[in-house]
Amino acid sequence: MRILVTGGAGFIGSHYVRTLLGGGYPAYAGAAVTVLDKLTYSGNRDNLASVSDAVNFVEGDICDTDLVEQLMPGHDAVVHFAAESHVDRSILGAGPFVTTNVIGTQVLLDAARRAGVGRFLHVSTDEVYGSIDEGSWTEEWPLQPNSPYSASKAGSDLLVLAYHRTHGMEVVVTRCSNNYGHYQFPEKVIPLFVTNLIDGKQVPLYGDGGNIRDWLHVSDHCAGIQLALEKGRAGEVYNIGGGRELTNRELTEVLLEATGRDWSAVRPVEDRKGHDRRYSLSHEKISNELGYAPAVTFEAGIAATVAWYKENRSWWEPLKTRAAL
Ligand code: NAD
Ligand code: TDX
Repeated sequence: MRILVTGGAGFIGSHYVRTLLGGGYPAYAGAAVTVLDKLTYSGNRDNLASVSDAVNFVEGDICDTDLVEQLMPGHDAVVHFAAESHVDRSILGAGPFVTTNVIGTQVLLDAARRAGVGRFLHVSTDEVYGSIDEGSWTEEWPLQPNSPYSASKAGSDLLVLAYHRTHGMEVVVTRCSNNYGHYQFPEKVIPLFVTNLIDGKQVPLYGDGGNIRDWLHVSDHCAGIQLALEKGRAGEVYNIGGGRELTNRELTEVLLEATGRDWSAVRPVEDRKGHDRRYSLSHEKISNELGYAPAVTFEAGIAATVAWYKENRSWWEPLKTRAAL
C-alpha cells in the first residue's frame, strides 16, 4: 500500500504521518508514505524528524501539474491536508487561499483520476457551514462560508464531491472542528496564547471574547480521518467533532491557569473582520456509521499540550521570530 499525504509537514498532516508510520493505524501497517509539501511558512520538516527515514519527502507545490502528474501513479490513496489554513491571513490576502485550496485540489483530483488512485480523502473544516447560533451542524447543512479561507475550503469540498458524481471517483470529505495539540503553528489561538503566556507576554483576545469554538484533539481528528479513509462511503461527507465548546474567554481562563498567569495578561483587541460567532458540530454520522468516538478529554489534552510547548521552546521560538508573532 502506498499513500500520498499532501501537507504532511504541517500540524495535522504530520501528526497523521507520525501515527501511521508508528503503527497507530493497524490496517495500514507497513504502508509506504510519500509526503508532498511546499514547506510554506507553516510547513516544517522538523515535524517529521522522528520518522524521516521512513518518509519519501517531496518538496513541491500541489498546484504544480507536472510534478503532481509525475508523482501520483503507483499510489493507492491520497490524504489531502495541504492548504493555506489561517483565517486572519485570508483576510489580509485571499490569493494564496484560492490558488492552493481550490486550484491545488483540482490538480490533485485530476492526477488521481488519471492514475486510477483508489481513494481520495479530502480534509476540510466545519467553517464551511458558516456560524450557528443554536444546535449543531450535520452534514446536510448548507455551505455558508464567511471568510475567504472558509470560502476557498467550501470550493474545494464541492470540487471533490463533483469528481465523485461526474467521474465516479472514490472520494470522502471530512469536516472537523478546531484542532489543538503538539506542533501546531504558533499563530493559532492556543499555541499563540500558551507561548506568549510562557514568555510573560500579553495575549490579544478578539472582540468581547464570547465567540465559541468546538475543540478537538489532533489525535482524535486523525483517528476519524483514518476511519473515513478505510470505511467511509464514497461521495460522502463526515463531520469530526470534539464535542467540547468553549467561549474564547473560557479557553483563555484555562490557559491562564495552566501557565500561572492572570487576566492582567489579556489585552482585548479589535475584533476579527466577519468573525464567526459560534461553531458547533454534530459527529453523530461518523460515530453511528464508523464507530468514531473522541478519546482525549479536553482537560487531559490541554494539559499535555501546554506541557509540550513548555518543553519545546526550541521548536516554536524560531517560528515565532520568523513570522514576527
Ligand atoms: P498547517 O498550516 O499547519 O499545514 C498546512 C501544510 O500544507 C503545511 O505543511 C504547508 O507547507 C502545506 N502547504 C500549503 N500550501 C501548499 C501547497 N500549495 N502545496 C503543497 N503543500 C502546501 O495546517 P493544519 O492546521 O495542519 O491543517 C491541515 C488541514 O486541515 C487543512 O486542509 C485545513 O484546512 C484543515 N483544518 C484544520 C483545522 C485546524 O484547527 N487546524 C481545522 C479544520 C480543518
Ligand atoms: O490572537 C487571536 N485572538 C483571538 O481571540 C487569535 C489568533 C484568535 N482568536 C480567536 C478567534 C477565534 O474565535 O480565537 C478563536 C480561534 O482562532 P484561530 O485559532 O485562528 O482558529 P479559527 O479561526 O477558529 O480557525 C481554525 O479552525 C478551523 C483553523 O485555523 C482553521 O484552519 C480551521 O479550519
